[in-house]
Amino acid sequence: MVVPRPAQIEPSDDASFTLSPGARISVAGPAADGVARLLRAELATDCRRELAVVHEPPAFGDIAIVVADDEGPAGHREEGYTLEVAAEGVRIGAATAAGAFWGVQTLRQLVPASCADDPLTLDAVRITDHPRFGYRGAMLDVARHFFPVADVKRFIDAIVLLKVNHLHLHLTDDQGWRIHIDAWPRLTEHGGSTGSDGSRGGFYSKDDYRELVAYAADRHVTVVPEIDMPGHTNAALASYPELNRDGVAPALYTGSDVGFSTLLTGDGTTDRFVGDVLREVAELTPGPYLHIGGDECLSTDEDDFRSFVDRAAQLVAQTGKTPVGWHEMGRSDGLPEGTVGQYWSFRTPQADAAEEALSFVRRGGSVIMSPADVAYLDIVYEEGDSIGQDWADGPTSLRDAFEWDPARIVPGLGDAHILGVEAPLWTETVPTIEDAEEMVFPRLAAVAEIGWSPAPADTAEVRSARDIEDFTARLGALAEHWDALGTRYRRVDGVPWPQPVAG
Ligand code: TNX
Repeated sequence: MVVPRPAQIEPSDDASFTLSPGARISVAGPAADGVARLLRAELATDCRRELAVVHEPPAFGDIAIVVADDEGPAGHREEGYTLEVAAEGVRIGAATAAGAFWGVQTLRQLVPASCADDPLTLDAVRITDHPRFGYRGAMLDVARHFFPVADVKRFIDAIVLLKVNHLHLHLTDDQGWRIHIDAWPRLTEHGGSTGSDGSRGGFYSKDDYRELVAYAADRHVTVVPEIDMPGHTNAALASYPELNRDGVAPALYTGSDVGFSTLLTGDGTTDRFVGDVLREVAELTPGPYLHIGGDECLSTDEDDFRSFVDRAAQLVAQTGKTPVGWHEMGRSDGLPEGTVGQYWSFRTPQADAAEEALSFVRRGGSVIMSPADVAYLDIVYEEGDSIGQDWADGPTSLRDAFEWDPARIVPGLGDAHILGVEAPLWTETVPTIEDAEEMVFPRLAAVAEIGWSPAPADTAEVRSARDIEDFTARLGALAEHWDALGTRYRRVDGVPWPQPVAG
């Protein structure tokens, strides 16, 4: 009963495992230490059991975590793991700490959420597992509504249970600039002071941001920062008049329109601004990616748009990072080799989206698939919902979010050129982290499964190839863990949800 569905599960008739009072976590390999500490903390919160971590071979009844070169499923070193549950003990094997960490997430789901009250027993099983794609992402738009560090940590805790390993932070937009930049301090002082619907605003200091990145890294999550340019920039334009075409700073913006703002392009000051911002953000970023947006630049002249994104992407490459941009950037032909595109058109590509996405591949890059009509988490679940938008062929049900495949959208774009999948949460209409979680869960579980689990059988009709009944049954079990963690989720129809928790 695991989400995402593991690649291979062999149930066994062997005797089950019982967690005895003396059980320990036995660690082998220095890379296993951090994972063992997190497992210990998780069992302490989930089950109120404090296990000792020992650097000794496992004794009968222990939980062993072994990270070594010859561990994990062959050919899947980076994130693969094996998990065995038997009477003599539990054993997680992986070639990397990341693999072991995902094995621990599977183990957490096998452990009943009510483990604090009952003696803990697990059925014997052998799992061999690895992801289909290396990039499984969730995006949080902290620009429209700001979410403080504690909220984002809580969000990270919730996504790792689904083996989501990238957190894309949409840090800047018309409604707010959320990351402090030393060379341009008014971006946050002024540009960070409000948000959508006149909300309070806020921003991350560099220390806040480092804390987030480190918290994520400890959990094998890579933070992908996005500085959206040259459109979606009203907060920057309001902070510095010299970035505007007419040299006049506009007022701060708290509405929900898109496409009305643009940086002055082809200008030395703007160039210095972009260079400073990208350098400072790259310095805060241990991960490989730096996202520069490039979406919905409806107020930027087409030629200016192309030369602007080329230049910005080259500035990213100069910092040593791989540029990422929304698929519109694929219109340009001067992007650095290896630039990654993020596709946000529909399951049936609209306008030039397919061509634009393919152009990243022609330049040696790859594509992250975020089809808006199934993977956008801000789209309403149902007609009449008070939170959410409906422009992307909404509503988007749990079934919609589950029944698609990233390799069946753009002809010619298959698994080899797809970096992975990502589900974005835009927050124009989403004021609190509780609201955010209700938009994200359970639909992110569907997208996470698409990113992790083996591709469905090769039938022409994708809808029938994914087993929604099997998925919703597993989701019902997962939700007990959400309840235990305090993660909010939408109790959509068609899922055997646990009894509502009191209060
Ligand atoms: C489109 S898709 C946007 C965002 C909005 C979102 C609302 C894309 C790259 N940009 O600016 O927040 O729609 O659903």
